[in-house]
Amino acid sequence: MEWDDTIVAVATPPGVGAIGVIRLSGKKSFDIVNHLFPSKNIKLQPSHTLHVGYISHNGKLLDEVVVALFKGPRSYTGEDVVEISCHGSPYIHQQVLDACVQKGARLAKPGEFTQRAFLNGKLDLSQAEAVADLIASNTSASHKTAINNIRGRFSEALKNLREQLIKFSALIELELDFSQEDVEFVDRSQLKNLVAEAMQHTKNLIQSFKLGNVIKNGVTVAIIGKPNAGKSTLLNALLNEDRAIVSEIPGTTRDTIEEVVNIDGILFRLIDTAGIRNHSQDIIESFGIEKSLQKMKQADIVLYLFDANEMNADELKIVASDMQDQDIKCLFVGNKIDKDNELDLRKKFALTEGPIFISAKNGLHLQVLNERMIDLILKDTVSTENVIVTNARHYHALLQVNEALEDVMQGLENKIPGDLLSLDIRRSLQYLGEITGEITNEDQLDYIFSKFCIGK
Ligand SMILES: Nc1nc2c(ncn2[C@@H]2O[C@H](COP(=O)(O)OP(=O)(O)OP(=O)(O)O)[C@@H](O)[C@H]2O)c(=O)[nH]1
Ligand SMILES: [Mg+2]
Repeated sequence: MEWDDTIVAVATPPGVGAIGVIRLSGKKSFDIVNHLFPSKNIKLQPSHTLHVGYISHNGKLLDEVVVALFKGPRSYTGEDVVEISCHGSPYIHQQVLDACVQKGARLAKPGEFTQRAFLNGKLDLSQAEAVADLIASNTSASHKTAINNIRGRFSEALKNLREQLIKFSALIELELDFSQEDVEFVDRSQLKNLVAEAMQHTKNLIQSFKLGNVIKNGVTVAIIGKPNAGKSTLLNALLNEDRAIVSEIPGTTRDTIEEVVNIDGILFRLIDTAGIRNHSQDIIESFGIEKSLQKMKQADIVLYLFDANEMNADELKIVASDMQDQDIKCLFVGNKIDKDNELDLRKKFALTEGPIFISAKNGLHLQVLNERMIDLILKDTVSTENVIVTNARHYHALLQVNEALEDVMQGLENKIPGDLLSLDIRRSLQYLGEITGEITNEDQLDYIFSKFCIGK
């Protein structure tokens, strides 16, 4: 059985570094390292201790190392774990890895350490997945949600939900035991309240995924507008570097340019596009415009940039209603306010809904723009739970939970018999169980853990 194997992997990133860690987990970990570490008999040492010594194999001295011992079940995987910290040469890592394999270890598959931790009950599935998210986190917000999930905040929210549902199902099943007597002694309105509460809870979690997704994957922002509006200048200003070519010739940007920037802990993927004009004679420019429109539809938010000196209020209103018709989340940004009196420009657009006025070239009011972008993204994603769902698998399972609960609610309204209600409630529990891994199949597990890196 593959779970009986002792597994080994380099746990640090490939390449040269100050140190590299080789990690073993499984019954034979201590024996294998003992063969390679003549300095001490590590089987006689207490758990959670460090030992300095030499690693040698086939009479060849490989490195001076520090060995860390974790006896199961008090280890990451729940099994006996040994970590060998070597010097950071990939050659040494390979040699030590080979030596471990020759002494009976098997190379670990991606995520196999964490998968073992899950199978040994050290983490539930949602916590294990948070480990992968934590490793991948690149902003303070994504780091915070991942660490909260590892600490089990999400699992706890699910546990509460589960308890509510189990309570419900216990009440219903109690009634089934007395079905002969043909009485409904469980108050239906009490049941309805329970289900309504569970649904609210589920919906809040589902709603939080919007924010969770933003935190984990970032927000796509397309900068759209007429040629020469200053889109590339704005991109450069937001990035704080000269990324895109800026020139006074309209039609400078032909293709889209994408760059990532971290604003207040949220990752924004900015897309600079080719300026949109109605009749371009130039084929390449026309292609660029086509692509701009496409990017506009795919983006989470659109910045519609215009030259505040040249645009007139009526035209802006037409663009605004067009965006609204297409259901596009859009901020209107009037640029080049340095060229005229700011108050006059603001007055000109007083009747249109709140454009932001900036000077991309001088970096004026960019902070206001940043704040409005964040507001727009967070506006309808506020979560009343302090737990945020970031994982698409969890999100889809929660949608199923919600659907099952809706069936229960409808069943209650239509006064269907208790045994049918009980089926729907079990269905909701089943989907909940899939999130934490109480109910899973092997393929699904393999798939989830295959997305981890090796050594984790
Ligand atoms: N005065 C002033 N000029 C600006 C400002 N922003 C951009 N410009 C100038 O406007 C011209 C066009 O700027 P770009 O950033 O290339 O405009 P664009 O929208 O990317 O243009 P295309 O790529 O051709 O669609 C350049 O000469 C910029 O220096 C601003 O805030 N104030
Ligand atoms: Mg440009």
